[in-house]
This record gives sequence, structure tokens and C-alpha cells, in this order.
Amino acid sequence: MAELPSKRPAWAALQSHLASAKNLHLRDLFAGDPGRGTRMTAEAVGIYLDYSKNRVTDETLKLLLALAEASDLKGRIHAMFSGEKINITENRAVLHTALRAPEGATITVDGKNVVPEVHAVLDAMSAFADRVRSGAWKGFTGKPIKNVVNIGIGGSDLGPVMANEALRFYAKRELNFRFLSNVDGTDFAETVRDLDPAETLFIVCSKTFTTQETMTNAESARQWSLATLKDKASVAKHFVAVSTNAAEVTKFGIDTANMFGFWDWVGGRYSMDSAVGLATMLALGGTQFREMLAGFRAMDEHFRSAPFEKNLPVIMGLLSVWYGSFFGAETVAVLPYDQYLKRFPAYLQQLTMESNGKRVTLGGAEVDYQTGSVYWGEPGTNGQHSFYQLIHQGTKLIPCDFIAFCKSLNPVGRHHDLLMANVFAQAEALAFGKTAEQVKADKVPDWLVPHKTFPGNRPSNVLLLEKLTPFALGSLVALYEHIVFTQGVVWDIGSFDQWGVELGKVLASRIVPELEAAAEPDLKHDTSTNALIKRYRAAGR
Ligand code: G6Q
Repeated sequence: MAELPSKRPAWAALQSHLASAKNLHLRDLFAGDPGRGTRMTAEAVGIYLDYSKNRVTDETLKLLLALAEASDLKGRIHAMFSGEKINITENRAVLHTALRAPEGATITVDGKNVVPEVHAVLDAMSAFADRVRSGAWKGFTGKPIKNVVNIGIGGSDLGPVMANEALRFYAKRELNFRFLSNVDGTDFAETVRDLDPAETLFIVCSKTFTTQETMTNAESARQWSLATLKDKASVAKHFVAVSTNAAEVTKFGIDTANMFGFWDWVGGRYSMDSAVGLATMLALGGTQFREMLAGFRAMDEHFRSAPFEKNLPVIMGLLSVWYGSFFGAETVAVLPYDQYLKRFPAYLQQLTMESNGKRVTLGGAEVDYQTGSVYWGEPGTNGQHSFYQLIHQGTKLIPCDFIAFCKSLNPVGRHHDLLMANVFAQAEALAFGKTAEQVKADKVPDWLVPHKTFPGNRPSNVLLLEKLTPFALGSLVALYEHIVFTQGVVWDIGSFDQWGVELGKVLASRIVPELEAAAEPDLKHDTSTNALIKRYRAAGR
């Protein structure tokens, strides 16, 4: 079995460096190094990354880069991009990068170039989107489509939800998009309650087409639609599918001519730029969707070719390893200062936590260091009036990623200057804080001084972009995809399986018949689960 990364000399070097690095304060690092704020930056694909407010020295960065080398990050990047089956527990290639490969590229999986298929699906999605957007696609009664409901969950929901919100500015506003994911009947009822079935198109989005929540919602949607439209032939006009499972799609009654495919080498949480993005394509149209893909692709190229010391995903990935595995930080806050990115932290939660929430190495050995962090966040400035307090003055170390755009899509009076002033001020305050001396100088009574003192030394990255466009969104998502990859390689874990999710799918289906059985079931769970099931049954549902 391969040795744990923590046993490598490069890891040990960082561990011993930590002893001194822990005591450094960003105040001193900046005071002693006038070039720091411009030197510790990197720029690529329209993203300016200022990582100077991190608790690192040039020596730390050198050691982190050495750790990346020792982890064979270069080799692993090559393995991913070239279609090697690096998802070893499922024996699959990991090729979300092929989803945005240019036409004419060659990426081979099991002896077959997958790029032509990718573009064939994109063309089919684009043609379909044109018809719906122009009104040429008619519902069963001849009315054009007004409402689009994406039914999916996890990777078949969070990406489109986030992207449709993020790119709303560019969307066809006449189309009304909704996203139905939860198996809770309330989600279904509230999603459809004011919609007219004759004007509503459902996208049943499921890689496997067997996911309990999605199939239950799809079945309820079909019944709801048929209750008005009456004729089974209407299903073909009001339901389309995104799936890899043609047999199940046909069984559901959807014409496979209206099925948009993808492949087992695309993980759910890496699929928003595949056919899973059909709702986004319907909102944006083919041209703008392809601009988003170009943003992904540009970041892919940067990740694959830029030297590590200038490589955005590598730098950010290594910094998060530094805090998570060495400082013991448990979380990362992602703080977009753009209202359109309000679902971006939720999207990143799945991307990062499902990918790197693993406790054994690829070789199966239990790790003795922290792996995936808890990612969370809210758009600025709202978070400032709630949880930022804990980041500034609490006992936990929470590295932050600030994301901001120089130009507003909705310039209104002074709003954007105020918004941006807040980003810069927060990053500054977190880093430098306010010393007791400074507080005293404000004539604060002695007893109040500790309460008004800010220790500072709270690390952050600032990502500054020009404007939120489809290209910019693609580049940001790909940035985080590759940050996750970098982390996973250094931790030597499998970032592309999700056995915990699979377990949930199995466990729930075991209990369903026990809830629904007419006769009292013979329960064989633990005493707590047995009692809960009995109480639920006794309540009479
Ligand atoms: C993503 C996960 C998971 C998955 C959902 C939906 O990486 O595998 O979130 O996307 O469970 O699965 P289906 O698309 O198969 O319905």
C-alpha cells in the first residue's frame, strides 16, 4: 500500500515550517514587505487573484509547491485530461473537461473519440432550445411553452439552479424557470400550483433515471399534466429527458428523440456544462451557453499548462490544504459580492464536499490528516450582518474567498461603489484587525477594550473579475473544479465517487415498504428507528 502523503518529506517540511508560520501576523508580513500586496497575486482567464492576505511567506509557498510536485500533481492532471480511469472505485474516466473541448479535439475513452458525441448533443440541445425560445415548439394544445420545470436532484439540480440564477441577466425573461428537487410533496405542490400544464415543459434530469426523488416528482408531474391534457400523447410535447439511461426514459413514456444524453465519465456534480445544463441552455440560447463553455475551457487550459506558481487552481487548492490539514481549519467561507451568485456557495458545497468528503486514500488506507473542508457562504453584504462576526472575533479560523466584479450588471446610483467598498474593507479588517492600542486611542474605557479588539490575521483570497458574464461564470466554476482536484491529489483521495450518496439511496428504499405496509411490519432496525417508524405509522399519515 502506498505511503500516506503525511509521511512524505514534503509534508514533514511543511509541518515543521508551521511552528514558525503559526506565529506570523499578516500585519507584520505586510509591514516588512512593501511588494507583498502586488507580488502575491496571479491573473488568468480574466480572474485577478490576490492571495497576499494569507498566512504564508515565500518559503510557505515554496514548500506547498514542493508538496504538489511530490504528489505528482502534474502527472495526475495529465491523467485526468487524457481520459485515464482515475475514478478507480467505479472504474471510470473523469472527463468533465471533454464537455467543453473544442470541436476537432480528440479525447479517447475505451478506444473511442468522445468529442464528436459531445458536440452532437450540444447541437441537439441548441436546436431544441431555439424551438422552445422562438415558440416554434408547441405544447399539446398548440400553445407555446411559457414555463420550464427542471426535475432533478443533487448534481442534476444544483448546477442548473446556480447557473440560471447567476446568468439571469442574460436569460430570455419570457420563460419562467423552476427547479423541483425535494421528494417533499410541498416542493412539488408549490412548484406547479400556479402553472398551466398546456404551457409547461418538464425536463426530467437524471443520469441514472432511477433516483427515487426525481422519479417520484416526475411521476407526479406526469399525472398533474395528464389531469388537464387528458391524452397520453401529450407527454411527448411536455416532457423531455436528460439521462444516460435510454431504456428507463422510454419506459417513462418520453420519446428518446427528446432525450439528451451524457456519459458515465461525467460525474453528477461536474455535469452542469453537459445536457444537465439544458435548462440553462433554454434560458441563454446556444450561443451564450457556448460562451460559458469557453470560460470553462480557458480555465482548463490554464490549469493544464500554467506553471504551478502562477496557476490559480493550484495556488488556491494548496492554500486550502495549508489551512485544512496543517492549521486544522474546518471550513472555508465563499462570499460572492454579487446577488446573481447567491446560489454559488450551495453549488460549491456539493462540488467540494461530495468530492473530497473522503477518509481513506486511493490505496484504501485511513488518512491521519484533515481532508475536505466544509464550504459555506452567502452573498455579501448580507453575511456581514450575520455570521461575519464569528469570522472576525470568534475562536475559529475560517479562510474566506471573496468574489467580486468591477462592473455591475445593474448600475444603480452609488450601489456598486458601496458594495465594492465592503469587499475591500472586509478583507482588510479580517487581515489586519484592530489592536488594543488602536482601540484605546479611540478613548474606549479599559474594560471595553478586549471586546472591541480585533485580532486580525484571518486569511482570505480576493477574486476580482471585470463583469459577470457566461464566460466568467464558466471560468469560476472550472476554477473550483480544479481546486477540488488539486486538493484531492495532495490528499491522495478519490474525488470522483460518492458512496455516501449511494448509501442514502439504498437505506431509504428499505424503509419505504415498512411505512406503507397495511399490516404492522416486523421491524428489525435498532430500537430508536423502530420506535420512530411505529410512531409515524400510529399518527395515521
Ligand atoms: C453527484 C452525485 C449526486 C447525483 C444525484 C442525482 O455527483 O452523484 O448528487 O447527481 O444523486 O442522480 P441522478 O442524476 O442519477 O438522478
